[in-house]
Amino acid sequence: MQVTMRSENHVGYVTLSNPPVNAIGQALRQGLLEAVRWAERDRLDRVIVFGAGGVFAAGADAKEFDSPPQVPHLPEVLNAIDESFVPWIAAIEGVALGGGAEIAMACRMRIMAPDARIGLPEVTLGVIPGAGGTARLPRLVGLQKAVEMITMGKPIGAQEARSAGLVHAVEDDPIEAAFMVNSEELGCIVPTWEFHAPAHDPDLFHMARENLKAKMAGQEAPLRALEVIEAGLSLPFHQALTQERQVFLELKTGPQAKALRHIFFAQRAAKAPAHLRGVALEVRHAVVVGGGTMGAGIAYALLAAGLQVTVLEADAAGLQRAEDTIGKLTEASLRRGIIDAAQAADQRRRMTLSTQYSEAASAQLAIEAVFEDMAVKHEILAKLEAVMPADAVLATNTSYLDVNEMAARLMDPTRVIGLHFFAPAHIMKLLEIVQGAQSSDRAISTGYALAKRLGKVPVLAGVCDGFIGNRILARYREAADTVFMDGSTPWDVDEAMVDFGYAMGPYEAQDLSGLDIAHANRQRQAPTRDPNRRYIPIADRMIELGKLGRKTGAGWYRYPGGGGKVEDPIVADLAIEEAHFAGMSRTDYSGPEICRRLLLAMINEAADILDAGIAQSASDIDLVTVFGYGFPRWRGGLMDYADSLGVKAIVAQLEILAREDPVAWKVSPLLRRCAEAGQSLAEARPKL
Ligand code: T1G
Repeated sequence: MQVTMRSENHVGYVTLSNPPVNAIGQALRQGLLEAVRWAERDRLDRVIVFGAGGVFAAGADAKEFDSPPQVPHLPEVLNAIDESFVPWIAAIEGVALGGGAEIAMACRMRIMAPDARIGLPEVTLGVIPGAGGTARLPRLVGLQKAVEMITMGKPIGAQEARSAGLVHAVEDDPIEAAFMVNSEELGCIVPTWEFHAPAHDPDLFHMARENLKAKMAGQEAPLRALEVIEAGLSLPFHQALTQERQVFLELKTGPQAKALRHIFFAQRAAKAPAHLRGVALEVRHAVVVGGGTMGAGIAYALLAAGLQVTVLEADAAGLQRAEDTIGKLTEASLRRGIIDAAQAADQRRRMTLSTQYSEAASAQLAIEAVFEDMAVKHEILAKLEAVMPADAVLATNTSYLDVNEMAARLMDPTRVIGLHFFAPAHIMKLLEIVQGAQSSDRAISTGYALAKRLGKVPVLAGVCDGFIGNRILARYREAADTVFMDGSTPWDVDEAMVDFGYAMGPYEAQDLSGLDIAHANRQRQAPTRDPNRRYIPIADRMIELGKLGRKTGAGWYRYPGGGGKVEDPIVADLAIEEAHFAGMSRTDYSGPEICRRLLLAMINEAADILDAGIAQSASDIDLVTVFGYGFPRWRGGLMDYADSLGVKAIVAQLEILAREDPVAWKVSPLLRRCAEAGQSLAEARPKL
């Protein structure tokens, strides 16, 4: 039974129970409708509805979205609650999200626990509230707050909900408080649907529309939600619900909702494989070697997750730099209200800074985060192995270097893994867990457990140059430089990718991280570079010109100060010069053509990565591209997007490009196999 009912002294208690988050599926909707009839039949004084397991309800069961809706539909169920002559009170603990919040808003009264959260995050799944949220919320909290909550999809806390008028009270024990509510008081509250809709405000909607076009460019649901809210204001309540439902059903089966659901479930499926569960080492004390930007960010992420952390540096200056950087991250979290003063003090207490490796003797995990020099990493890992417990895990944060080579030099290579964080390490959710040839199950499992503790999205990667994400990035940049050289500019390339949905293009992104990083990798790879593969020298010219990016005031763009960026004709001329030296004529690529080429280059490389078993699945690659490299989430990730184009079409396009350059555009065998078998990339598995 997903809805249980019991009454005591004419008070009804209705429990929502569909673990783990009381997702609202057909059975729960059916149970709720029966509860309305039960309460009226027994002429109860009130019904108190609450969720089992400390959660009210996480919303409609998104797993049902790919099937035809089944009766009873949630709007009808909620109208029955709203219109019932027995008043319902929602006692909210944990979360009341989406349909959960809509159940609560159909109740006469809402009482929240202090740490509970309530909201309508439907747009994050590419849909809009589909059970009255766009009509009830404006009636309860006014237009401004309703538009903000629905179009941004961000839940709010109990006090904010109380201040906004969404809930009547914040109580430690909402069920008890609901029982104590005075019957007369309760009887005076009219059903939500009888509340007057707020007056239309054209300026508010205009500003909201412009804001959404800027902040959520390309995403359909937020703008449609705004339209539905606006149209609903001039419709009778039940007609507003009908209009809302039509738009919800239309979006639910659309490409963006499917893509966002794909990422939602892929992210939750990103867990340690079954055979690795339960073998992880419990990490209470972690050591980070290297207190630079990455090391300090990793150390801060570990501190924020409650671990004891030792930062090892080579000298006092290094320790001071680490302490200053971590201090700044703490200050920023305090300013944003992410932590309070007591938590900041607790984090500081759990941190030690030292130049002595002996401090690592009691740690269960060490992460080296020094600069990308194999000899230095060998030295550090050897010193750690000498002092740390025999079962401690040794991890490297290297972005590119060979984890197997690092492990091979140690007495016990099975304890070595890669833990590839992404800058800023305390914010970016992706964590590539790099499995060395000899990495033990316990080391890998410890990596997964750490990812869960840090709230990261773990993706298992095999050992190769760049693992999953940076290997795809290298192809993305190579394709961009080729397009630039042959017939474009950095700013046109960036614009093409922003139009696709990236927050920024590859050139602006590289100016942020610094052109010297890619340059160092090109130099490292030079001895093994394929002589038949076309090499674009423009980026090397940039280094020669001292244009390293933001940090030197100029890279692909100029940064004259004040935060803006300026296109630099000198940079555009480099392509013209190099084309002249190469004796080639240039073309003029359109935005869509630029985007097509860069995406195909990434898809082709990702297919090779999957084929080689460096990635375990296409959805893992989707997680890497979305959570580590800014691929637009509402496109579902690189491989899900490729599947939306169709593998056969991709192979056909690559074959045409291969006539231009058979080396750069060599079609991945996995793509050919999938095309021939009529298989999607989501179904593809590594060729064992
Ligand atoms: N549908 C189906 N399964 C869900 C689910 C949902 N809405 N929410 C969570 N799960 C599963 C999840 O896949 C995982 O499964 C388990 O629950 C624990 O989730 C009509 C149309 C509630 C804050 O967008 O934000 O209502 O991996 O790992 O970190 O207008 O889940 O264990 O098999 O995330 O504690 C709107 C989505 C739906 C909220 C809990 N609601 N969920 O976080 O656990 S649309 C949402 C969340 C809607 C109405 C519209 C989070 C959480 P498994 P978890 P968590």
